[in-house]
Amino acid sequence: MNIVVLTGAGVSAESGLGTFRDKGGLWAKYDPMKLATPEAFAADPAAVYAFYNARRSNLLTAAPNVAHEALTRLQTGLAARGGRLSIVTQNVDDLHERAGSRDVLHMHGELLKARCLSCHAVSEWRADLGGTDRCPACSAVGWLRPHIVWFGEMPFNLGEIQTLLSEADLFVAIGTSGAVYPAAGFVQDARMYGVRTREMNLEPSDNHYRFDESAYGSATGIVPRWVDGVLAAIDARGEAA
Ligand code: BV8
Repeated sequence: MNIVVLTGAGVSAESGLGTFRDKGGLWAKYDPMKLATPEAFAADPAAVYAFYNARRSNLLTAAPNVAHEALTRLQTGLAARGGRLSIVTQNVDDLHERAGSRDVLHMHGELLKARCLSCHAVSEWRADLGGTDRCPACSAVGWLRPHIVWFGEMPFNLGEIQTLLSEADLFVAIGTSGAVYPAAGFVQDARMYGVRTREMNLEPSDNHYRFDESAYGSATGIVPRWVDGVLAAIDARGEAA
């Protein structure tokens, strides 16, 4: 059985990382158009560096939660049964990886990486990032930006994601408001490929009506239960995943 999971900020919410569009979320406090666009970075790099530095230091004190761990269990469980779980995430944190998940596709980039605008190298970056930092690859000073996909920029791995969707038996969106494209359009792509779709979220998302099935509640409450059910159903059928 091949499953593609798309995660959003809701899967990391119970790890203490802010979501974007919930009450009190990041975009309630900050204007995304003033912080998460290339124009914003060009106009006021210090403000954009500070925004991501605050989130990076918050991430370094956070830990994966049982929803991240359940998805790792599903990934290893499906592989052991001849199936596959592909994790595509809109999140820029590394909590899926720290929970043990592999080959995670970060379509909106990664908070713990910096990209050089001079040599284009992407480097691990866990400290504060600013306009006087030196690129570890080419030593250029002042050319590093957060390795984040901002509004108006092309997300990463879109071709690979479409291939994974076309090969899936099930597409599951977890902890996302369905507000940002092209990620929010993946459910329509999956349906076009004839793939069953499921939404799991705290509340119905903007595109909840496009899903075949849904479950609502906190990610730490509903994801582990769902994973146990998927693996048990495969074993009950007694067939390879
Ligand atoms: C692009 C930066 C060209 C990183 C982000 C149509 C087609 C294509 C593009 C567009 C289009 N229409 C409009 C656009 C432009 C734009 C867009 O979508 N705008 C929106 C606002 C209308 N898209 C873009 O600019 C994208 N690039 O289009 O390039 C192109 C065109 C065609 C095809 C390809 C390319 C770039 C988008 C990426 C922008 N970068 N962030 C950062 O700062 O982190 S977006 C930002 O929103 C985050 O990355 C985040 O991941 C993303 C999505 O948010 P969610 O993860 O869903 O988080 P949110 O808070 O919204 O929701 C959380 C959910 O969790 C809620 O529903 C809540 O109920 C739930 N929840 C809360 N707690 C829990 C929970 N669930 C379970 N348990 C809990 N405990």
